Amino acid sequence: MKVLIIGGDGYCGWATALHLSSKGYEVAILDSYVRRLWDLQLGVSTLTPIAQLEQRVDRWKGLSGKDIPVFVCDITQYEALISSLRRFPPDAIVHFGEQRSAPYSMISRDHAVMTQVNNVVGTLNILYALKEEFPDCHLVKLGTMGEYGTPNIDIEEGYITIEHNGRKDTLPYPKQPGSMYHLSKVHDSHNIHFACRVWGLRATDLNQGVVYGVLTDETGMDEVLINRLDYDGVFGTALNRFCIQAAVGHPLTVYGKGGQTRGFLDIRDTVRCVELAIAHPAEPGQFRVLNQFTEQFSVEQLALLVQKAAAAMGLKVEVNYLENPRVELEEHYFNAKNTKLLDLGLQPHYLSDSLLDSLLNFALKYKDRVDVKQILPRVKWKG
Ligand code: NAD
Ligand code: USQ
Repeated sequence: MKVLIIGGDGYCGWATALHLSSKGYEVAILDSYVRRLWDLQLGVSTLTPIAQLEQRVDRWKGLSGKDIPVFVCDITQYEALISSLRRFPPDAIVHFGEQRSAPYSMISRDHAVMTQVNNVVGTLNILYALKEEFPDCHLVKLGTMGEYGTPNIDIEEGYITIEHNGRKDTLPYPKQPGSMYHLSKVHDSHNIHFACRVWGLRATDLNQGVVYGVLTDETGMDEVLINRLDYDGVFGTALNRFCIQAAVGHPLTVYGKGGQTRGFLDIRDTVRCVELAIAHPAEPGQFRVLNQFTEQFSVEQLALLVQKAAAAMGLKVEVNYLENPRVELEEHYFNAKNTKLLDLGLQPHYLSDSLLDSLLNFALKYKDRVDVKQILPRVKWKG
């Protein structure tokens, strides 16, 4: 089975490409390297020294004997996309290739426009390419739990059954995203749903929570395969940032009261969830939505867990409650369903002391690469 990983040079995509390759899928990677460019433009860098993609796939070939062809292509350019697909006609496309930072999308009007054009046009081009030439290909699209926002009722997996004035229907779950980036994912979902309803395409939207961790079985095999691990105030995400902050003795950056609750998962579960989605494809015409996270935590809970794990290693870490640069609820109800991937066979790696230890040790190993000036958040949602 041929699987094209779009965005396969990134954090989730690289780990997934190697995982699927090791499981016997015929994998190719398509990426424009634009994320490496954004890092350069922002003056930020991953904690880990990541190799160039060509070196990465060469080393993988050396270790596993498996080829991963690379297509350097910007999916907002339709001709480049369709010619890549013709050279590698996929049975499934896993689409990670978007601008994925909420703060980045809120830097300025230009950044918001760039994010939404990159994400919405890229996904639309994939949908048209499938409609025109690969109608049976299963699109596995990375969405986000942040599409739902933080409603004061339980969050279902994509759809909710509503009774209204004596009539009943099952409809897309209401969306209240919290950034221009998260909005782009909602726009994508609507476009993909339309393509399934009207053209009969098959798609799975994986509404993923915040990912943490860095090692997977495959990326841990060799230094050249090492994955990126972002810690800066734009691309770094909560738990990963806290571990790296602890390693360099920076106070943990909890925004506001820290009661913001989100779904989280280990990157080892990201790769497995994608594998499960591919192995059990959506039906033609079906727009399937799976909530991809394993546990819920508040930001403050995570900071306290990191503080405790660090203390056990002899590191003294403070927790700072900073003025929240974002506009979001800091105390709220959050109860999201996540049973569909478990039903498909996911066996979660829950957050454990050993994972925190391993992530902290990893951060300590590379701590000399940290530029502490990049840690505090600088992008504000208002003003
Ligand atoms: P990343 O920035 O590490 O990787 C994204 C990759 O996509 C990069 O290599 C980039 O160069 C590529 N890309 C972006 N636009 C492209 C384009 N127009 N054409 C070709 N390639 C393009 O991001 P990530 O953390 O791996 O996230 C991957 C996906 O998963 C995103 O869609 C993101 O929204 C989603 N997601 C991530 C997280 C997380 O915590 N990291 C959580 C939930 C959902
Ligand atoms: N937060 C802090 N301190 C920090 C960083 C974040 O308190 O140092 C808070 C934020 O205010 C927010 C929460 O932690 O309430 C999550 O923020 P984040 O930066 O870890 O994650 P987020 O911006 O939501 O985005 C990340 C990925 C994105 C993905 C999303 C999944 O970058 O691609 O879509 O997680 S979800 O959060 O479920 O929408």
